[in-house]
Amino acid sequence: MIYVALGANIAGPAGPPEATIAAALKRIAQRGGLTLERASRMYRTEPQHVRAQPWFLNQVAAFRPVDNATTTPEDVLNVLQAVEMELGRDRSWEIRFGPRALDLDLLLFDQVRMQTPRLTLPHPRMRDRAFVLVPLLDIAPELVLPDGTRLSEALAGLQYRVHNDVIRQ
Ligand code: PH2
Ligand code: MG
Ligand code: MG
Repeated sequence: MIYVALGANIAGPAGPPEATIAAALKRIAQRGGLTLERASRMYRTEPQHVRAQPWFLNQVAAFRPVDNATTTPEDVLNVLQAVEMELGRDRSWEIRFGPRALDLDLLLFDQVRMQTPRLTLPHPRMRDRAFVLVPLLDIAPELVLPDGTRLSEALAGLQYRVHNDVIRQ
């Protein structure tokens, strides 16, 4: 299974963050040779890393490749980056960890562990982020990470609060 984190905190050509994220889910499935298996609830989340910016909307989705044998992590990354561009991601002015119309992060590709200049799997910061692990737990409560850690254990190590689909950390 392929897990993708979706995030947005400013409007883009498809509209406000909620509309952008909904459009992104559709587009990934349409063009990627990927079938959408599950999507978490949408959470409103406190900004991490750069604190002084609008709150984010975050969601996590699970996809299955239509052709299991030939779809690579790079194929998925290419799809995610193309959809980011279409929906208003503009890397020319962006600051790291700052506001964005759409961020699509590849979290996990089966149990693959890899590190290249373009792509690290699992996503290197996912374990620190309640805005990733909480929605991931919605759709994959039994998930075990490639190093053998249970998702629920990873989440238990974080300090955060979740209430009415709002995550503070
Ligand atoms: N993404 C970031 C930086 N900080 N904070 C929240 N709450 N949600 C995000 O998706 C997020 C963030 C950069 O990718
Ligand atoms: Mg990203
Ligand atoms: Mg990100």
